[in-house]
Amino acid sequence: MVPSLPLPEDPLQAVLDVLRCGQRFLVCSHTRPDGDSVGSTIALGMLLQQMGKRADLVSADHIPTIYSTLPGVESIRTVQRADGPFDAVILLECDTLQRARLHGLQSFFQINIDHHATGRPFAHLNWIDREAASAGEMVYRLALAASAAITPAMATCLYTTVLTDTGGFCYGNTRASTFAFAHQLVLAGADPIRIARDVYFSMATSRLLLLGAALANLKREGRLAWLFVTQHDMIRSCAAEEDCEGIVNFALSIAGVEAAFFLRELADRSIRVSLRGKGQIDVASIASRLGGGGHRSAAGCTLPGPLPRALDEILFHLRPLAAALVPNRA
Ligand SMILES: [Mn+2]
Repeated sequence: MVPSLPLPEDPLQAVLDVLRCGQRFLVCSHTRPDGDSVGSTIALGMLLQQMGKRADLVSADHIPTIYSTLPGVESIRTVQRADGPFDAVILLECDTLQRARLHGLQSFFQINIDHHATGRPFAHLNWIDREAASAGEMVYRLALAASAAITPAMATCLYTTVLTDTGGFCYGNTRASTFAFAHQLVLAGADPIRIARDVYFSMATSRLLLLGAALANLKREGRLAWLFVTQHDMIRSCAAEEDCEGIVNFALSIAGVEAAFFLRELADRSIRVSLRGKGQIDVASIASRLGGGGHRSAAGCTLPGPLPRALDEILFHLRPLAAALVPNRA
């Protein structure tokens, strides 16, 4: 790993300086892209274009269908390698270089823009703001600092980042400043109704079939709840990976439950874990102990199978945290 520079006093300005000096940039985010990674990638690409730069937008994984209506989404190419004479590569909300799963990134100057609690200064230039509701909010501040115009297309992408990363303005990262940000985006041309329809009311049938399978496996234990799907459930529902997005929230939505998790058996039999909390339990602390990461109330990790073993491991870490909570007043 290349030693990183000391954290600059004004990282936003430091990032802007690099963008101003260079000509061609690679912009990428993490694998299994979500609304924030897709929206912030496109918006940053548009900002660079306004600055007269060339931006190559790439992703190691395909863009989930619910984000296929975002303006400019066709400019993201699915590739496995960073290829080109880039002046810098910009990684959005990655906690390591590996999170982007692109070969060849290490040979470029790297800029890390992240808002996760588990964000780490792995790059040459690191701008980590744990107060930002989404990586898109950081791109927005970069655009303002660059005196760029926030076009309706940019506003649409940025609104999607904040809508999805706050779970529709419900999660713990929702602040007064989040609504101020959303307000600015609506003024700049984002249509909140159309975006909500595209994100929340455009589900594939396979997703609901998979949800049914997951709900059939729902378990509740005091302040904890969990559900899971096997490879068999995935195949029977004709489900894609993106159909698993958000299923964990159904377990979290139970009254009195403080933390929930969703286990998904992958094709190689390892287990993908999504953890969610309502604020009292720091699920990121568990995820990072198990090799993953995320936010206090939304985190994830991957464990070796089989499924019952992974379930035991998560419960081993979660049960003491649930037991330490003050008893339910209900
Ligand atoms: Mn994010």
